Amino acid sequence: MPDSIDTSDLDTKTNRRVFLSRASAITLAIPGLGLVLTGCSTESPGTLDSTQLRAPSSSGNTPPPPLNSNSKLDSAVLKGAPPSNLSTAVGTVHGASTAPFQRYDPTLPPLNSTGSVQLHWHSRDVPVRINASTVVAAWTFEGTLPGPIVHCRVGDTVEFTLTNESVMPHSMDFHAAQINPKTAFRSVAKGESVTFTFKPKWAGAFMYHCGTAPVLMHIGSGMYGALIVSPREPLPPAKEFVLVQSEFYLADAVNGVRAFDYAKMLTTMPDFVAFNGRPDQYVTEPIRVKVGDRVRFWVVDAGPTHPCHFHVVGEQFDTVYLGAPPGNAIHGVQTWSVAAGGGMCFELLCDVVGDFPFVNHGFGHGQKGAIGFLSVEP
Ligand SMILES: [Cu+2]
Repeated sequence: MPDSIDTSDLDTKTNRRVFLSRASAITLAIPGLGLVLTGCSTESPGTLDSTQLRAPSSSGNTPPPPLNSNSKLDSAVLKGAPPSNLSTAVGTVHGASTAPFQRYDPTLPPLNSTGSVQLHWHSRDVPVRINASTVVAAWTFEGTLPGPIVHCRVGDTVEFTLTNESVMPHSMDFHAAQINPKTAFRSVAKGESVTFTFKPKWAGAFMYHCGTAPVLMHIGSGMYGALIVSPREPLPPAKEFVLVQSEFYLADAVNGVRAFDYAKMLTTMPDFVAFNGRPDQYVTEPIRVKVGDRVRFWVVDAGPTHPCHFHVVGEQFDTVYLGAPPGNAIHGVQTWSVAAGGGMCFELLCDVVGDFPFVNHGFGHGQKGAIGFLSVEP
């Protein structure tokens, strides 16, 4: 375990990473750069593609559609039943098993200055490679897992439209919104859209997710992400990163692709736990900053079930915000738990050069992939 060992004999970052990699019973070696596409294309996860930002199409005088009986609140999770144990009929996506690995860029996207964010997203079923040997049959927002990172400020207007391109009904639940969920978060069938608008009242790291019943299955199959709401008064300058922890409950591969397994989700014993959808991805390719940088981690725990006990080995958080930043700051924190469905903001000053593992200190889950390196370079 990364912080239970004496690292004094591990002189190089390579050795530490090798040790951590070997220490993980299920960590799978990710061969080199050939598979690592460090996300500069317009399809890069974690960045908003401007071609995908369009004005909502049905926010005018169109009467609201009738309530959909498939639309359930989170509390309806026990009522719903999936059509089968597996989330997707695997093997139906041609060429799915050859999906390339793409590192999820954890960088917080910049704010725009317009005071509004227009998002026209699509729910899509796509194969996603989460490591060298695992392709999952994901349900997604915008084809990425997690969905795109959204960044706005308190009081900005978020205009959102979801168009469903999947066979299953889907919906969108923004935790940053105060809105009637029965209408805004309703499910839509294939080819249909839902549009709503909201203004976040509080700063923080907020989860979004599909809320269609059973919610466990829709979150567990990839339909989640982070909306980061910055306060109106800027926080201290920092290198800002977003980490979304989630769990993977997978069936055996069929034609090289693993479906998400609903029965396994109910056991709450995940195969993998990951930051930003790929186990150990930031061990292979760390998050890099310079000595003297302040680092701000916006951590969202998408679950669907387990918390994230966030900790940085060899560092301390000088500030953790218990409420909306900049209020309710506490100082000198070693570990703080982010609840499933929650999000928090962690800050540290990187005044020591080195490679610092950031982990879920619930090590049964850190060991399953919720780990990475923050490399502080001279
Ligand atoms: Cu869904």
